[in-house]
Amino acid sequence: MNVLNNILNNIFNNKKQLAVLIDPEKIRLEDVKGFVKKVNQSVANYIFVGGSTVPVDVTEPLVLEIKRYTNLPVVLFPGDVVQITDKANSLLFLSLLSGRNPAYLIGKHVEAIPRLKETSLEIIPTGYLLIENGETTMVQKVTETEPMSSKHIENIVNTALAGELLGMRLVYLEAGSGAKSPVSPEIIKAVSNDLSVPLIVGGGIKTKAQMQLAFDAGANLVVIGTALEKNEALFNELKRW
Ligand code: 1GP
Repeated sequence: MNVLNNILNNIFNNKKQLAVLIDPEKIRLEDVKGFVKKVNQSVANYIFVGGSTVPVDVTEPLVLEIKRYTNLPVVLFPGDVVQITDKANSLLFLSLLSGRNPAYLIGKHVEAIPRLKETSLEIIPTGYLLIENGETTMVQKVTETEPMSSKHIENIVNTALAGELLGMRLVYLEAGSGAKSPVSPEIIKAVSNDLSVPLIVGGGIKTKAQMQLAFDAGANLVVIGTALEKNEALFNELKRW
């Protein structure tokens, strides 16, 4: 299964795409079966796995457990090298383009190579842009970077395009996990107008209406994590588009 091709095919066929994010720190192994069952019954196309502060040796058992209950592709969305496991299908090889911390632009990537050399994971170079949402996010703390000002939209667009020209195959606009408000439709629209590679949007999306706003603005794939951990009703709403 090739996740990038799948994303591109769905875009070609005008299909919206949803990823449910599972943060290894926020789920117990015994709860995976029930949670994944709900994901299976929803419109979700992918399961993303990752978080900002995941301890060593937690991600692999979680991925194995998820895979027992679903055929959906499991895509690693790692906050750190220790979250890499070849038990997943694919890996978003994230470069934090919004920040200026070399560790998250290239350093962790070099560190990851010995592990990646031994895997058959599909590796998808992804430009990752953290956009300010009025409060400090975990990504910001862990990576010691500043988010991009949501007022300087041109700068956000230029950063996304720089990522594309550097060869990144996806761009991810991130408001931060559990953000009070998601990335604004205005920003999504500006980026998607100029970008040729698929656009992922996540962080703080709590309702179907907010998800729809992101799609209407040009998101190709929306990621929802926190809201689905907390709100059973949202799963019911997501049984159909
Ligand atoms: C976080 O974009 C993802 O990195 C999803 O965010 O948990 O707020 O849905 P939420």
